[in-house]
Amino acid sequence: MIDFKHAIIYQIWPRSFKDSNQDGIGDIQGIISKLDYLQDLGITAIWLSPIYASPNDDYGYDISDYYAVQPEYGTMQDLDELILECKKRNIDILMDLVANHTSTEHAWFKDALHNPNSPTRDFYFFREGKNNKEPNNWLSFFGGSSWTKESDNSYYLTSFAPTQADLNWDNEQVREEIYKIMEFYLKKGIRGFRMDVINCIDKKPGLPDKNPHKKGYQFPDDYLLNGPKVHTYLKEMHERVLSKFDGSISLAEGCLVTLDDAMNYTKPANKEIDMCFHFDLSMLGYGELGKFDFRKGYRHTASDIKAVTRKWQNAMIEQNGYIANFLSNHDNKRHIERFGDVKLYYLESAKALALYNFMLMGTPFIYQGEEIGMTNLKLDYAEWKDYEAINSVKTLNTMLHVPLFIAKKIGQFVTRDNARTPMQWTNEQHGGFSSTSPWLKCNPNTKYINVADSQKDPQSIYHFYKKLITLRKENEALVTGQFKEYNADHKNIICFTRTLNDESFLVLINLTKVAATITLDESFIGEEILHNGSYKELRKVMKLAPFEAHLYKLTKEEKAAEKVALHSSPYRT
Ligand code: TEU
Ligand code: CA
Repeated sequence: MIDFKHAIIYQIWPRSFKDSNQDGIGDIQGIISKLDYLQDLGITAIWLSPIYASPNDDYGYDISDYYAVQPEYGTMQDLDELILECKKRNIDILMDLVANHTSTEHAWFKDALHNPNSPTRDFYFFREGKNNKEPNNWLSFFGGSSWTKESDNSYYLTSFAPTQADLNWDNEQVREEIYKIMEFYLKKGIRGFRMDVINCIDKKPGLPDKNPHKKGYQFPDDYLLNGPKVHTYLKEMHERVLSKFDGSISLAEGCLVTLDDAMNYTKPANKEIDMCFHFDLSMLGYGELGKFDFRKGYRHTASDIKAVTRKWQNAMIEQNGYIANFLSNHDNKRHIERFGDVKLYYLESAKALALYNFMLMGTPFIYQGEEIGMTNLKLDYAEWKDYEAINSVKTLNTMLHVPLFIAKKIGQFVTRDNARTPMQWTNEQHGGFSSTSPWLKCNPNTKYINVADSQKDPQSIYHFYKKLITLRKENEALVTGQFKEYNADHKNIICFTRTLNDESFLVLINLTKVAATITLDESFIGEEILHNGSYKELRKVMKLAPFEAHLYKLTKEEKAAEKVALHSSPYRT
């Protein structure tokens, strides 16, 4: 059984991965049909985004029945078959546990609505309004108030979409129900869970206004995020469920998680969670209110990336916590355009960023399609599917008085739909995803960006990912070796080593679209293991082209001395 540190995890967003019954919607049988592809890629686990029954207001993150599979995706038998077929290929499954909220279509919520005395009424946050307004001034993640009206003066808390009602984790029965759901799937043989916004489950008691002196809705950040009882509940969850399943893996999606909280969630002594996503990299260029806050112009620098890297890598060393690293996911536009350059340095930057992500301390994640360099797709407003984008554009316009055509441009630029276009398997019209027009348009560039063509091209992004996966599997130093940064203040190039005992690798990447020269802090000697362009001998002064990236295996000092002697020896062969 591969532990969470040695895992290489592939995120599948099922609606867009592979359609097996030609209804234009991805499904579980489609995933099963691609397991040989995933096994050949070399990944060791799948993070399966939600496949539970859902009205699809948030495409599965609004669950109406935790014990049923979304009919569009298949049946519980299909899920059992997926688990079995994954086991045959030594691929683990992490399912998505969405426990901060349920859909308002869930039976618990419907009972609570129809019967104010129902025991499930306290599963949620029903509160009276205040002065003919919502119970407090909290801004929801998806724009607008965090409250949805039940009747004339009664509201319920909905921190995301109005049909995603927050669960009251202070209610022990809620926790019992969540633990039952977890056990149900763990007993089926899944390995564990990615836990959706799990750091939001402890709301500030009394649900007070945030910054009441300020006008308009206010994002509740520390009133909603990383409350002290998150640790209490995670410890209880670990003790009651996860500890009972040998080798279970738990991953917290800590949206806007702080460094200390992430470290405290994941340090082994705390017996809470194995690993945690942070969002400092994925939020670069976004304003403080998230991806629709355009005030930073969606710009960042290589120094910003280096600062985020330094912060989290050093924290893992100092605090013994553990993070998972990703470049793309289903919640953000695809990363080559954001952190690389799709126009001038598409191949180089895709590979450079992949090398960066795979060489960090922490478990690397691959989001479906990133391994073949899939890119973003400009969609017309009428084609948009993502509630977050549709509602945030309205909020920008109505609340912040941003002209609608500008708000729509921002939405088009950042919408999560960018990352949700169908997986591109072949150069056919719908990318081999389906034989019928899919639920969301397939990127026309599937003509030349697709799995089939990538597999045939030894220089493709796909084969570069396969090399990275193999390197991590074959070199313990790349998994548990210590991170050490050099030339921290260089504006373009990131330089760090990964060292375990006497094995050491040096990573050298130009994170910018301009050529740069670096005089390395140390005189390293080593052999090139991997590059994204052409071989370059490791020297004290290195001149790197835009997005040029190299990985070297360093030679031990005494061997280096020998080598230098040999080089200068007249007997050199
Ligand atoms: O995302 C919550 C979250 O962290 C994102 O909304 C993120 O803050 C934002 O996109 C900025 O990057 C999780 C799921 O991943 C997302 O798909 C759901 O919509 C959301 O929770 C509600 O369940
Ligand atoms: Ca289908």
